Amino acid sequence: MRRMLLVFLLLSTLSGFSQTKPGLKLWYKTPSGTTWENALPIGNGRLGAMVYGNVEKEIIQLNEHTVWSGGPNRNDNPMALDSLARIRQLIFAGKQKDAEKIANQAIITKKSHGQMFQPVGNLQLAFSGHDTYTNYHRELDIEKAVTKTSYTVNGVTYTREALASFPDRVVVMRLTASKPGSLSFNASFTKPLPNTTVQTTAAKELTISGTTMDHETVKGLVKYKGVAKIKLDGGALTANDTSLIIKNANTVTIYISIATNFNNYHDVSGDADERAADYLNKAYPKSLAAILPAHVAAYQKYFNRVKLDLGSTASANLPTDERLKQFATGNDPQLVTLYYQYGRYLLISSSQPGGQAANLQGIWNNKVKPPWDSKYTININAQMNYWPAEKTNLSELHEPFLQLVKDLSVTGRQTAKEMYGARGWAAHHNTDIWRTTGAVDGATWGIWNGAGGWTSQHLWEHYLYNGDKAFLASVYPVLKEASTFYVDFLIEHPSKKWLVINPDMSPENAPAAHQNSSLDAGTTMTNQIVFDIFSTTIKAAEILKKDTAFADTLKQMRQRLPPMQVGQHGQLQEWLDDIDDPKDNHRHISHLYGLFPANQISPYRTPQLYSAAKTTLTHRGDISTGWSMGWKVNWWARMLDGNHAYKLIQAQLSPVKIGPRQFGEGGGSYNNLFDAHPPFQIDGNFGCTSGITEMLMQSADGAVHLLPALPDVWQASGSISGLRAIGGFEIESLQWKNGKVVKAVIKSKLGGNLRLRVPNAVTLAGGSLKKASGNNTNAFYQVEETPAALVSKQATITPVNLKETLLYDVPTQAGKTYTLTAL
Ligand code: FUC
Repeated sequence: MRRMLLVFLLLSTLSGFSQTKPGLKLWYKTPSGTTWENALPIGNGRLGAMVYGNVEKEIIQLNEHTVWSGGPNRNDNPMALDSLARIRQLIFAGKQKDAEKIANQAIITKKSHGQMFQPVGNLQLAFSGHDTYTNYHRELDIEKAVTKTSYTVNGVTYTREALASFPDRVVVMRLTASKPGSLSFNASFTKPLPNTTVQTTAAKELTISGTTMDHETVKGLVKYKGVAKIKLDGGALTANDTSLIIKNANTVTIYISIATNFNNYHDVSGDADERAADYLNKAYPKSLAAILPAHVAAYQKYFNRVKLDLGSTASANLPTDERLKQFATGNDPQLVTLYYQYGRYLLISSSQPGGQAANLQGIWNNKVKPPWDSKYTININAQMNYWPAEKTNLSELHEPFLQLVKDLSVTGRQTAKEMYGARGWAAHHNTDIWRTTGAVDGATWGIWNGAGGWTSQHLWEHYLYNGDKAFLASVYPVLKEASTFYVDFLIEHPSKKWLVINPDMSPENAPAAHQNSSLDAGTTMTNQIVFDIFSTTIKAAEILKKDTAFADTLKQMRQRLPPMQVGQHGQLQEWLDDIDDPKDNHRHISHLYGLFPANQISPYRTPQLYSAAKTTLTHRGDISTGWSMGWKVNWWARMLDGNHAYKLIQAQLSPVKIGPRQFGEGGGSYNNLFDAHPPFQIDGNFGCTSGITEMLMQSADGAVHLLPALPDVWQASGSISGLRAIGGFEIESLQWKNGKVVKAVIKSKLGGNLRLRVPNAVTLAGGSLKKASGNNTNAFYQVEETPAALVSKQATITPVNLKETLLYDVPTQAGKTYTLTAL
């Protein structure tokens, strides 16, 4: 027996990892050097750190979620109200450029265009004599949320482990060496921000403190404090003015605590020093051996809920950067699993209940002036960050974004009133930690006011997944007031007589037919958003048994919204007029909001619109910015075309082109698998994780649909467990072979009819299975009927050719589990 064990161990060692399942690790044979996008992210929702794993000069780049420039402020433009009538008139008259001139003056803010998410600093560890090393390895284990770096110098093996502890609220790094007394280095902070002081204290703590920057006339008011404190086993610790000097230690543990005075978007009266000291003093007495298991348990509470297996090949044994280079042309399904779970890792690490929502870069930014201020773009990007939250079983992590929406519903009230003379609340295409809701950047981007309607859908989505009526009641005012703004702001189109939003735009796109101006009235995306928020408010009012008269108003007005239109090229029209250019490859395909994340275009219910959406997707092409490709994975999954969705995953899981590039040239991934717009933007990571889920399971269109868009490359076999569907169903496990469901175990948390769409016949253990008939009686699965499309006479509609599926009804009871197996 012992001999057999020995033989087994020897064989597994010789064959590397291939005998075992590859773990969920990003790993590399080289340090990050000076490239931030090589470094590995850790975070606990509040603190973010990028660990470079450099040998001679280790860098731990640090962020705290509330370190933003500026302070409480508003950025409405009060001139808007007086100019509104004129702007509307010009847009209706087709004089977009004239309207744009006025809008740039009267609607676009004269104040802040949004504040910046800023870095705290780098903790640098300088080792002398480590210039030549061997056996280098660094990794991020996303099953544990821990990074590790190891290398050998002069026969001594050095190891560093780092984590951002969830329960202990500090970043910790432990350094060890295989020979006692080998650890000698200097620790210091860099100061990226002006107005920053670095010093050491009598207690030999290294501190960094300051106030964030003024920006666009808004005074910087966030006070931050970072403290690094060192615990030694053996050796000596001394301090000079600005650094700590460690000599001949056996083990060193560094505790990093950071805090600010930020309480909420209108209150910065907290005490940064006291908070930082409090976190540090609680964590410092604990060893890493004590901190680690508590951290791992807190992390795995979320992470372990979903497991994915798409198979594995020898490529899984390669370093991550090499896998990335080979992915598009090779066969490495496990990299998709790693990338999928990395999206969940990043959400857990950047978005924790009670914290700030993940911004454009999650919680990881090293630049004083980051691209787009690393804030919240709410015409797509911030919403995309939260697409995986509910369906990948991270519902609690949706909370920071839901709180952001609730905050906007307060600040946006003044915007609605002052700028547009409307009740309710409104927000434009950007916001920041101060919850500004004015129009920013310029008329090509900022005039859009669909954010209230779209972001509010997240509150409804949270309800649909969880069925918590008390939650719905608590957020109902947000939904109602988002609708109220549109009730007041919709205006009759002079010739078409529909109710439209004016001024309006289809985010960031500017049709040549309108003198390359973005301004318009009644764009398709806005019509879809208003349709959705009205429908949601009507349903919520019914569930909560209130506001019948208001709901009637919404029903009346909803009927008068423009229907979707299929234009002359067979495309879904982006604008009210049939002016789409089939050669337009703009990254925003906003009018496909109706296909995803909304559910107004369906292969089963709206074949004409489905065909038009497909034509539009084809016209726009595949290669685009990272987030745009992430959105496309979701769209092709909703088109039930797994192979096309997979093509986009291949494009996204390719190394981003290094060197100069044109704006709009394709995205991809960095070595650390961060999404490249480029530059780094985290939305593409989250978009792809959502999209991969949508390829395996969907629940928006009246049924739980298993394996709706399985690409050929994943057909042979695979499994996923832990996904959530709306109406409180949890797909405890789903296994497939040859594209067919072998077994699915579904838990019903809320009861009600489970309508199941599957590619092959299945049976129900312990019961008989009924073919579905009539409407789904499950209230969470009531799909709003999409008004009939208007179709251009010139349009060619490609008939829908769908794979056959079977539809069953399973009456369920709350708390019970249902097992389905292939016939
Ligand atoms: C929108 C996009 C850009 C970028 C920015 C943060 O403006 O059009 O591509 O993602 O947000």
